[in-house]
Amino acid sequence: MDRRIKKVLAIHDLCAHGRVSLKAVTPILTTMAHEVYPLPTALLSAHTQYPNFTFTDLTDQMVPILENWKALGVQFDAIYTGYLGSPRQVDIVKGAIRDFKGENTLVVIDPVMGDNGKLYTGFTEKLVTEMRRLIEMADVITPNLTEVAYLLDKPFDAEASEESIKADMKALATMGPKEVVVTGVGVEGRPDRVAVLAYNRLTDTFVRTEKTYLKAHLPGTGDAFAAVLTGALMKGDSMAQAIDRAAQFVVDGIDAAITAKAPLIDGMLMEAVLPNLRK
Ligand code: PXL
Repeated sequence: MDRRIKKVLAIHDLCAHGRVSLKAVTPILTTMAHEVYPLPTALLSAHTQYPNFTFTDLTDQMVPILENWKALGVQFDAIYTGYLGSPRQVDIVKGAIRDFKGENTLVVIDPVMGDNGKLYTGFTEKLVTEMRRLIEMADVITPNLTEVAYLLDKPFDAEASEESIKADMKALATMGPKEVVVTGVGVEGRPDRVAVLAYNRLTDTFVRTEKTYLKAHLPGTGDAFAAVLTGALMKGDSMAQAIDRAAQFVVDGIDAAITAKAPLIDGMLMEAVLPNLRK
């Protein structure tokens, strides 16, 4: 068995207030015993769902940072991308994947664009068209239902059936990714349940997991899900195991925030549930 500590390039913004992006994914991947190389796409005082925040675009820093790592001979076992600071960053991220993807490097692209049928504050259609080009290079993509709709240029349907979501996942797989993972899928006749589906284009098969649906909106849960999924796949988990682990972590983190009566806009109660990842 390969007991080497694996390296993961994590491309995401860094937000101080609110448990999203690098603030969330770095401790998750570190707790899972992977070494994280954070490449911040933007620096924010707070995530964009708070009424106000500062935003510094770091596009111009990204190429010199990547060039430095190349000169130092750094190699990655996985490349995981999330929230981008500008549409221009898609070409930089594509270049990073070209430069750093080895034969066994896993590429996970979370096409972070929006939620509840809307793009996040500051994002435009330009990012959507660029994101369609980025997912071509993915082994795995992890859109939520809003991002599925934007990527396929179709109206958002919060009540979409599992069958229609499966058809959308197959359509997304024709755009390049080998595996498509969709979170937040409603379960017919069970308002208390939520499913995660994964489609593999090479085997033309689906796997799924189901968890308790906690009716609450917490920013950053998609980031946490994608980070645990990436960490689990790096450990050699099957896709079925990885989606189950990631979904359970998110459910536990939301539950911990609700139980502690913590402000939900600050995100899941990461600090309370991180030790679960050591199990
Ligand atoms: O993926 C969630 C996220 C990440 N980064 C920033 C955000 C959000 C969600 O609102 O605002 C800056």
